[in-house]
Amino acid sequence: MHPVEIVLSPRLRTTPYEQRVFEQGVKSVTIYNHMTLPVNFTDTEDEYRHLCEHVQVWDVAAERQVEVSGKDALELVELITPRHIAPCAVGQGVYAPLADQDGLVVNDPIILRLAEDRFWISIADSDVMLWVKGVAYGRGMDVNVFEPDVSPLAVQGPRADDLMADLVGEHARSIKFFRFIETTIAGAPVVLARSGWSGQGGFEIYLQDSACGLALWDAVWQAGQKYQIRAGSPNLIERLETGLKSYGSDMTHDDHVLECGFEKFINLDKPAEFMARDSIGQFESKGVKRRLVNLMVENERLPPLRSKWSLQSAGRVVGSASSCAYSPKYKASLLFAMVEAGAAAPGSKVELEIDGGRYTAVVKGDRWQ
Ligand code: THG
Repeated sequence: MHPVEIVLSPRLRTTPYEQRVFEQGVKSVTIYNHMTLPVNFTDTEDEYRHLCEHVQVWDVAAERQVEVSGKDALELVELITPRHIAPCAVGQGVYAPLADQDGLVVNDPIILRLAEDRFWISIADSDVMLWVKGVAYGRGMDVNVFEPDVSPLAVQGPRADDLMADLVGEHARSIKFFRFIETTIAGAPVVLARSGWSGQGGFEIYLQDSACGLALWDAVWQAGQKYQIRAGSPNLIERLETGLKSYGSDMTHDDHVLECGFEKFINLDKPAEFMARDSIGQFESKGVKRRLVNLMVENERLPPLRSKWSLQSAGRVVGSASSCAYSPKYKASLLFAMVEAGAAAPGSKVELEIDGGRYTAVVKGDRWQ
C-alpha cells in the first residue's frame, strides 16, 4: 500500500497546538474525535527510545472533555459507568469504562471531578456527548452536558517531573497519580494532572482557553530545552509494552465490559443505579465467551496492521488481533487480541497468517510475563 494523504478541511477540527505540531515536522496524523491527533514525527521506534529516556510534549487535544455539571451530575455520571464514582474526590480522576444497558463499551475515559457537582469525562474516540445528552434528556435530569473549550497537552517521559518543577514550581512533584490542581501556565488557565497515556510517567495539562495554545506549547518547549524535549505522540510500541488498550481498535461498542478486562474498574454492588448492572450480572453468572488478551510472537517483526488479523487454532477461527508492534525490550512482536475464552489462558497458542507467512503467538499475562 502506498501512503495516502488525509485531506484536512473544516470538517476535521484543528487543535490549539496545530501550528507548532506542523513546525516540528509532523509526518502523520490520525483522526480522533473529529480532530487531528499526531502519530509520527520521525519513526515509531526512534520516538519510543526518546520517550523512554527524555521527555516529550504531545498534542492530545483530541482527548475531548464532556462536561457534566448541575444538581444531577453525579447521578448521571454514576448511571453511565459501572465504576463507583461517589468516592472520587474533588481534584481526582478515575479511569472508568462507560457501558450501555447491554453492558457494551461506549468509551473508556478518565473521569475528573472538578467540584461536587461538576465532572469532565475525558474521552477516547467515540461520540460520548451525544449519548450522554440523550440519557440526560430521557431521564429528565437537571444537568448541563457540553464540550467545554479544553485541550489537553501531555508532557510524558522520565524528565517530566524536572520539567514541570522548573515550569510551575517544586509543588508539581507532589501531585499524586490521577490527582490534579488548577493553576496558570504562561498566563493560561489550566488543570494540571499527573496522568497520561504512557507508562513513563508525566503530566497532562488541560488548557482551558484555546487562544492560549501556542503560548502554553512555547512555555513547555522552553522549559524542556535542557531535558532534550521533542514533540511526540502516544507511542504504539510503548503502549503495547505498558498494556494500554485503544478504544475503537482493541475494544469497540461490539464488546462487553467484562470481555475487555475492566473487572477491576467495575463495582457491581455500588449503591447508585447504573445502566449496565443487569447485563453485567447476567454475564458474570454465564461467564464471558471472549477475552481481550496479550499475545507475543517472539523474535519476529510483524508488519503494521491495517485491519484486524484473524487468529486460528486447530484450523478454526478463534479471534482477531487489533494492535501490533515490535518491542525492542522483549525482542518480540506484541499484540492485543480478542479471543474465545477457551484460548485466552496464558500459555495458550494461536496461529496467524500474514502475507503468506505463518506465525505462532502465545497468550501472555497482564504484564507480558
Ligand atoms: N488522557 C486523558 N484522556 C484520555 C486518555 C488519556 N481519554 C482517552 C484515553 N486516554 C482513555 N484511556 C486510558 C487508559 C488507561 C489510562 C488512562 C487513559 C491509564 N491507566 C493506568 C494503568 O493502566 O496503569 C491507571 C489506571 C488506574 O489505575 O486508574 O493511565 O491518556 N486525559
